[in-house]
Amino acid sequence: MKRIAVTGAGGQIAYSLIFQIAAGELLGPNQPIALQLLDVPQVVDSLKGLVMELEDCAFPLLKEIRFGSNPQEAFAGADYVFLVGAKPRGPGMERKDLLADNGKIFVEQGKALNEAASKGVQVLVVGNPCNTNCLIAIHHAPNIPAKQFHAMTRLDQNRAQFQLAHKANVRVEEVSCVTIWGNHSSTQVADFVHAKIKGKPAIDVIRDRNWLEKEFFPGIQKRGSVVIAARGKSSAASAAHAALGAMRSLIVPTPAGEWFSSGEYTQGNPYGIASDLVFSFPCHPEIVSGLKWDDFLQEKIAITQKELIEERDCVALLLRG
Ligand code: NAX
Repeated sequence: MKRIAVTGAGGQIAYSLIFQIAAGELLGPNQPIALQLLDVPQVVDSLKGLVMELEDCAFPLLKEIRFGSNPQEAFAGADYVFLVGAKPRGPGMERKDLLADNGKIFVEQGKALNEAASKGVQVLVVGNPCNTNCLIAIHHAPNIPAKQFHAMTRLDQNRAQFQLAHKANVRVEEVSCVTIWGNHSSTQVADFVHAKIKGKPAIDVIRDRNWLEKEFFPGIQKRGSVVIAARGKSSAASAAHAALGAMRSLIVPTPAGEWFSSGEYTQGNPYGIASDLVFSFPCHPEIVSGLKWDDFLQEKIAITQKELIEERDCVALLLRG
């Protein structure tokens, strides 16, 4: 049996994610699973309703469901952990406003993971600001290798993949090697230089550098805010779908020559990014080396790196053990 923990279980992303996991979409149709759900005490009662709905689905693979507000119990023996729980960004709110509020959660949860999770646990941080929250959790889980922690930039990757496919008038699956560099924030770098369309460089297929730099690039940076403005809430189903895909990429091999984007701990990274950050790279699932940045990418990557260093400075107190 594999144990899968989800925090923020009473929230909108979890409401989509948990049912996909229970249906076997993470670990396949032959793997029995236990779900271990965590939320804050005020929300735990409402999880009873969620559990009833899970029961009412009669999922054949779902053998056990636990829920509560104790992180150590939620992470006990967990093989896969989705750290979704955090306060979402509302209209007009910048990510940095969230740092102080949400960072503390990841101190407590990093410690609980360290004590209770399976040693081979894979942890995906979704709750924002996810890169820096992930960094905080890494600092408080010294017994779990940092390479088992990941921050989610898969939704940004999926958004970029769709927009490139749409512009080139090809199927989404014909777009590959889409990299998001840096922070999951409005400084993120959606790399159209190394993206491929039908195996060819996207820049040779979409011969419109102006559109790539002036519309596509900022459009991906701002997409989260545009979705909030349109629906009054942050992305939910698309985020759940991305979380599932991000974790699956750690389990199911990615085809040779392709890669996915994920926020990874920067110690020893092959791109000279400052150490002790969580920065999104091309991954397979180890960081893919050797991509050369042109002047445009170089400039934008410097900006997102600077933002991550500033975020780390803001939470310096929370990083201490
Ligand atoms: P909701 O507000 O619907 O749900 C969040 C849930 O987390 C609530 O039930 C809340 O009680 C719970 N929670 C708060 N503190 C907790 C704690 N200490 N332990 C356990 N649970 C706790 O938010 P939702 O829309 O589900 O979004 C969750 C997080 O994902 C937010 O931080 C949001 O900003 C982030 N997102 C990250 C994305 C990414 O690409 N990395 C994209 C989507 C989303 O914006």
